[in-house]
Amino acid sequence: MIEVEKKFSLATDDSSKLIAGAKSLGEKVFTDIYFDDESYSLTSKDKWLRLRDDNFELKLPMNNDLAASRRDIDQYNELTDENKIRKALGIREGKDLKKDLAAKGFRPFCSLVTTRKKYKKGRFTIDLDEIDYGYGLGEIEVMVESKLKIPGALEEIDNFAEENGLNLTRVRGKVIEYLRRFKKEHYQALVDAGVI
Ligand code: V4E
Repeated sequence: MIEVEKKFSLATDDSSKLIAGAKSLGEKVFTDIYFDDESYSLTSKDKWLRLRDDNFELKLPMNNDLAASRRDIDQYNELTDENKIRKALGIREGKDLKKDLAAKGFRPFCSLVTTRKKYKKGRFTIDLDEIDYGYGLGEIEVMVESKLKIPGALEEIDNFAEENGLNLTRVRGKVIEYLRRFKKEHYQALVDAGVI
């Protein structure tokens, strides 16, 4: 299954209509620590390595024709298996990935605590995230079985958002907004690399 999602701003949009009649799936708090090296060799290629609480995760851009032809599609492959993450990063097998990352020059560049409220409405999953540095954003997600179904799912999300009074113009993700506010050099490097 492929997760198709779009973000919206909680600063400019009112989510009350969206949440009305939705089923609450609870709230959780998690910490993400993102890693890169001094030359931004991961993020400048749109690769996102994080430690979410105790688990490493690596998001890699899906390089396909569909994603290349449409700016509104941000599809990523997500690796959660440490051996696969090591392979993708060219790091030999070992016991302590954090240590091995440090030896390769990968250091934390951002730490975020997210409080996430989850809801289900029809076939849509809704996440409302509040980030500790003072930023709020929401996500509408649907699952599809194949890449062919991604454009249709994006259209469904657009219609669902419109019905609920939301504006899905491209919203900065929580990490990009963090860099824009607090790590200007890193932010500029990503603009220069065409990632943002
Ligand atoms: C994919 C990505 C980043 C990694 C964080 O991904 P995101 O979906 O924002 O985090 P989160 O916590 O909602 O993950 P989930 O729990 O859904 O797995 S940081 C930046 N990107 C891509 C990106 C980009 N290239 N350009 C812009 C303007 N925004 C985002």
